[in-house]
Parts: sequence; structure tokens; C-alpha cells
Amino acid sequence: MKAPVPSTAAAADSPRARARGPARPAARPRRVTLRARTAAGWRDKLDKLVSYARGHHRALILTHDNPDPDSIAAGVALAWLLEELAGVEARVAYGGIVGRAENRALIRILKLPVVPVSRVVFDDYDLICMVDTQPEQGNHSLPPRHFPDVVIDHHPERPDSHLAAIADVGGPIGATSTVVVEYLRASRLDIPPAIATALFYGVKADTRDLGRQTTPQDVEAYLWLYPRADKEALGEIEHPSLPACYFLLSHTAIEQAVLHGDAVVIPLGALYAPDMVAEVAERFLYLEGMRWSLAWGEYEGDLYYSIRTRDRRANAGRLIREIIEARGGSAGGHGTMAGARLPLKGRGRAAARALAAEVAREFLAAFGVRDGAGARLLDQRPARRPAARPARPRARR
Ligand SMILES: [Mn+2]
Repeated sequence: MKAPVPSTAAAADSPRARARGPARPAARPRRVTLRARTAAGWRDKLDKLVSYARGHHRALILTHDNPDPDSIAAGVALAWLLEELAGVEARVAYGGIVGRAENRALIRILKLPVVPVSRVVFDDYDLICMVDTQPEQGNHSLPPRHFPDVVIDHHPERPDSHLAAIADVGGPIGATSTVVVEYLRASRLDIPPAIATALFYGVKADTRDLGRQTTPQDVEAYLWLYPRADKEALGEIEHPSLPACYFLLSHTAIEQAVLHGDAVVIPLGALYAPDMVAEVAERFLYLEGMRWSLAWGEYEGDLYYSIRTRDRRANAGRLIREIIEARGGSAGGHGTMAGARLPLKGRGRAAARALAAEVAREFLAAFGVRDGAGARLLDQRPARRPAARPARPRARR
């Protein structure tokens, strides 16, 4: 994983960066990080954010790569807040691609102003924010010579995040959108329906309808957003039309799924969009009797992994980090859901296959299930055969 290297020489070539100082502050600034518990606490945090942002000109808000609804919504909402309250022109950018049909619909239907990071010149911005990810996380596209000024993320805190001037990081809140909602509520501004709708879907998706890693704050945010959200748009976002390749991938997933006790692993081969591993892992956890699900596939020279678990005592995020980061990949996630990217870096076909098999074995060991061939889903016989059709009275000839 690309841990930011302490360097004062970084980015010294850009006049803008020089004016801003080194990419990574040498000393730890005072923490502005404790999760507020009261309305006054959130107002205080909002004030700190706004007064820090004021005086800057252009803000760049970066989501994690292949962004999910939570990070897109949190990014767009933070941009809106900074424009309204701090008078900063703000833009939201993401690395990777937006692949899932629902996420594409979210952006298209709500006309959310997000752009691929390839269209961004980082030096054009004097305020860099990061949402739903952290500098050390490795699943974002901030060049190493930059360091964010603002980090807002509900994932477990990473030590370097506190080097940001404003860091609001760490659990147990179920969605970064919920954290941003607290800032919006503290602002007492009327938020546009598109922002409310996006945030609502962000909270809903990350907490799986408030059923996973949900805190009372997530429920509060959900209830606050619902009357403000555009329900018709929400319906279209949640039930988009799906491309043919979606069904082809579903076919592959069913064909390739292998059961190892209470774990199901799904090697998908080539992916049309990297975020599909998450969708497949999520779907297969619904398979009766499964405690773990693991899906992986290849996209543009990288292996993408996604795991899900029903075991509340498990720590999927830590597990995936241990396995993937040890091999030079990057990973993130929390208790019951996590994802990772592992670069194949010019490995040949055979070497890539061997690596994937080795990683899969290690995951199975971590899930505590027996290694071995496993049993293909397709070879499973239904527990009960459907009842025989009642005999129809024979027609008289
Ligand atoms: Mn999130």
C-alpha cells in the first residue's frame, strides 16, 4: 500500500503548492476529530470546517475509487455546503469508474456534478477534501505528493488522517453520508432535493436499509432526509434498467460459485466494471447457510476482491487488509463488508492465476473452512424436489 512518505520536498515545484506548504504537515496539528454527540457539538464542528475553508478559492472533493452511493452523495453534499457557507467553488471527482447501474442512475437522474479524476489538475485547487476514504487507505486517486486538508470518513480511523487540518474519521456511524447530514443539519440550510435524495440513498445503501452497521444517528439521518428526498427519482435510481453484460456476469457468477462449508467463493474472471465484485459478493451472502461470501475478478490489470459476512464478531476489513496489503494491494472496509484491489503488474496469465488461487486459499483459511475443491453451486441438488404436478383428468378421446 502506498503510505504517504514524509517529505517536505514533495510538490515544491508548483507555486500554488509552495504557497500552501508541504504536502504533508511536519507536525501534528491539534485534533478536530472527536465525534460530536450533541447539536452544539456539530455546530462547533461545522464552524471549524467553514472557517478553515473560508479564504480558499477552489475545493476539490475526492471520493474513493469506483465510488459507491455513500461516497458520491457525501462528496456532492460537502461540495454544496462549502459553496454555500464558505464561498468556495467546489468540485467532486472520483478515480476509477462508476459501474453499477444504480450508481450511474444516481448521477444521471439527479444530475450530480461529479467528474472523473482524469479531468482534474490537482494544482488548480487550494483546498483538498476526501470523503468515505482516508489518505492511507490506498483506494483513492490522490497523488502521493498531495495531502488532504479535510478528511470525512466513517471507516476505521487511520493514524495519518489526523495530519489533515480537519479530520472527522472513524466509526461506528454506518455511512459517511450520515456524518455529512450532521453538518447540514447544523447549518440549518434548506438542502436541494437532489442532495437529499443522494444522501438518503447513500445511507440506505451503506447500511443496507438500516439493517447493517447502523447507529441511531443513521436512523435519524434517514428520517430527516426522507421527507426532503425526491421519491420518484429514488424509485428510478433503485430500479434502473440493466445492461446485458449484467445478466451475463450473473450467469458466470452462478456457474462459477463454489461452496466451502459456510463460505461461498465466486471467481468471476474478466469484469466489465470493478464494482461488480461487491454486488456479487453481496448477492451470494443471501445463499442459505452462508456465513462468508468472497467474489473476485479482473479489471484492467488488477484483481478486485469483495467480501461479506453475516458473522458480527468477524472483522472483514482487517482480514482483507492483512491478506491483500501483504501482497502490495490496497484494501478497505469494516466489520461485515470489505473490498480490495491487487495489481497484477505485468504478471503473465499463469502467474496471475497462481496468485489468485493462493489468495483464495488464504481467504478460506481465514474464514475457518476446510480447503479443498469445494462443491460447485451448480452441482447442488435442491433439498426438496418440487411437488409432482397433480395428475390432470385425462381428456376423453
Ligand atoms: Mn461508506
